[in-house]
Amino acid sequence: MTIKKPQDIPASEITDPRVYRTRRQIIRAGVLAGSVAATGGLYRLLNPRPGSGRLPPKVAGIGATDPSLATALPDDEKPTAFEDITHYNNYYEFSTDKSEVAELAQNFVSRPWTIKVNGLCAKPTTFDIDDLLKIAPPEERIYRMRCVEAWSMVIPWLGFSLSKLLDRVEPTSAAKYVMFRTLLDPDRMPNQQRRVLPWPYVEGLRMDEAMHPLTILASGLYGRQLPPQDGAPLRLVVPWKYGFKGIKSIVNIALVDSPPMTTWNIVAPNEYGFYANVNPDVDHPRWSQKTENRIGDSWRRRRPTLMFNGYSEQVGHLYAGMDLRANF
Ligand SMILES: Nc1nc2c(c(=O)[nH]1)N[C@H]1C(S)=C(S)[C@@H](COP(=O)(O)O)O[C@H]1N2
Ligand SMILES: [Mo]
Repeated sequence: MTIKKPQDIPASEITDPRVYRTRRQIIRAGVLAGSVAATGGLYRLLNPRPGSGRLPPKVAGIGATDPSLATALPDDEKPTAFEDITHYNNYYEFSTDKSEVAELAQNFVSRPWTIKVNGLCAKPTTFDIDDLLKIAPPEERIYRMRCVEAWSMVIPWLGFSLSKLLDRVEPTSAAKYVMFRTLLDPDRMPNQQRRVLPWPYVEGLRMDEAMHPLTILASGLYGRQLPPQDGAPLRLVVPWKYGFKGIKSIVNIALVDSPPMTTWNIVAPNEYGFYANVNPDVDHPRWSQKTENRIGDSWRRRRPTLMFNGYSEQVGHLYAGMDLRANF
């Protein structure tokens, strides 16, 4: 069996942010060119964006955010538009084309859903998603998100610290890493019928990274339930790491004693390391990581990428003394 390495994926399968942006700008230009405001409404009525107009339900009972976990956003940084967060997605189980995921995932059913938490712990438990959200009510966490492909967003997640879940199963002292697995169901995730990646998607964290309060399991965004294209019903968010660590539609979390083999590390170990910490000083073998394009900005505008994506103060100590060039 051969596995498609990223370098084998034709460039045409990956939507260049510039192409996507251009498409949006053309739409906006068309709207602006209309003589009356109604033209825009008419344009949108005749050409609805896939999945638009079907907003997920609002989440009731959102908990208060601990101020020490809130991201301080400077004046020129504001949450990315809901439309962009939900129509510019990486989710290879549905498509390798970012602009296509929303439509292909729109009928993905994420209820009922269980998450099995097992491995090296005293109380392995299978949680029903809705019971879990009662035990750990989501709070708003506005995080900077940085994809390894050098684009970024600011996302107002709803989620809870992963540590809350792990504490409940009582990890043993032998548990050193946490492994996460996405649903394996080729009937519901059409690209799992193809060898796009080795399935299911797997990710992992070191125990101290998993227990850090900034590490969350997200069940929503913008005060609403998580749309399928963003990883419903529950996905990982680690704001100081590249986006591919944020595994979607999780069905299993296992406590293990050694670093799990993760999807992108299996596919291209020289390009995607286990740590995947955002680091402007360590380039990807095929492109620079020094700057990024914030989705919503002009595609020409590059912002400097910040060490640990701007979360150095909170997480820098986790990597004290580590060679971040070797452990990329
Ligand atoms: N199961 C699964 N999880 C995944 C991916 C994927 O293809 N499959 N893509 C990852 C990548 S590369 C990124 S950048 C983020 C994108 O999340 P978003 O679409 O909500 O912005 O999801 C991550 N989680
Ligand atoms: Mo990514």
